[in-house]
Amino acid sequence: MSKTADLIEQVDQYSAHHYHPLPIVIERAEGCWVHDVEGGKFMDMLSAYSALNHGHRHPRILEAMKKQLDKVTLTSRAFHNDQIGPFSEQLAKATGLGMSLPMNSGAEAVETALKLARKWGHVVKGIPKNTGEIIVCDGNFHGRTISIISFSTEPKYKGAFGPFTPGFKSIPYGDSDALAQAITPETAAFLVEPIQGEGGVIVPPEGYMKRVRELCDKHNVLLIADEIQTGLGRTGKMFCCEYDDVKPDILIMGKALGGGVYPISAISSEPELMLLFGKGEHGSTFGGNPLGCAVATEALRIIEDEGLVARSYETGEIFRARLSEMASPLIKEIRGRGLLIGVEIKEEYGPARPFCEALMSHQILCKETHESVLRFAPPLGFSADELDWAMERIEKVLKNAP
Ligand code: IF1
Repeated sequence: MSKTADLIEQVDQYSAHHYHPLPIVIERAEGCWVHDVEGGKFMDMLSAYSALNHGHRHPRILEAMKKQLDKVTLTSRAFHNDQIGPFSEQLAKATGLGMSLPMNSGAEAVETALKLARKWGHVVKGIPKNTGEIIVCDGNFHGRTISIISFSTEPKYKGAFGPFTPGFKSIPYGDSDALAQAITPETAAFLVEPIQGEGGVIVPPEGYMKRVRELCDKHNVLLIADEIQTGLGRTGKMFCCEYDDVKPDILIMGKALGGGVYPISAISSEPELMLLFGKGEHGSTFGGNPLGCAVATEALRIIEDEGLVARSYETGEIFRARLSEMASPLIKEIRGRGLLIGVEIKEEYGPARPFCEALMSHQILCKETHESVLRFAPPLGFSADELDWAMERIEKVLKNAP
């Protein structure tokens, strides 16, 4: 058997079957390129679902990590370490929000935001204890914990994992009137993705986030923006909320914050809100560890130094234009902002998965989402030559009906 088959057989035998990966086994990567165990070279157009905004193994990220590895990696928060201060200040500057709380996975950061919003609802807004409600959107994806899937509208994420956490209400995404109608005196917060990634790269109507901000201000409801996937330059702004000039009360980040080498997430807010977390009320073994903070500090600096936000915007505009110019009979819609791009395949041509497999045979790696949408999300430093290389192969698969 091939090395690929052997390794897939091994993982199938000893590891859970909770994914349906493409039949490729990657052993090496740099920039937007990955190499499989058969010596094949492929372009990574998924970026680990936007965790690789800096590309694979960015030299400065590796350097920062190696330097910290030679010093200290983990102290717990029982003691201070010398990396969390610089990281926290760097994040305050990047977000325009005065304080942050570092965690590890995106879902942990989402849970942290939910806890903070619920406490604010009771202690500040005066909602009776254990009655606060948080409004979310149909088609949301915020992680895989029991509380988070409790408010998912996707049956496969809820499955047989009940009973579910109460205190959530779901409304149609992109519909600010639905939010206006759903808010009650018990509403503590509204949790929303400025673009729904897993939902199929759904871009809301123009001005949606601005209207949502106004409604939250009017009704004294916290606005929580989940920018775990859309943040850190992915959509052509540092944060996607900037398209509507909106600052959320709580901003959630993850994925690319770790520079593609280390899991670190965080929530940011103004101090008045963040300081509602009293000593010992929240935490995590690895949250705020010096290795993650050192990496994340460098990851934030690189986004600025390499102009990755502008590059994402400009390359994304060109990429979407060239996809449109194909005028493919297969394509129903091309959506997205910056380098978060969704290509919806017309129903009559079936699900997107076979197109992912065909693209892989042309050395392009991407992933379907919501059955019919191909997601293209290369690293933000994606060059014009790399785009040409990609388009030459994408056209072979998507330009004409099979
Ligand atoms: C998987 C997609 C799925 C996220 C947003 C929170 C989280 C995510 C907006 C949780 C994570 C990842 C999870 C990964 C595949 C990918 C994903 F949306 F990106 F496509 F699943 F839907 N908020 N998204 O996108 O962050 O705990 O994973 O660090 O679970 O298969 P996490």
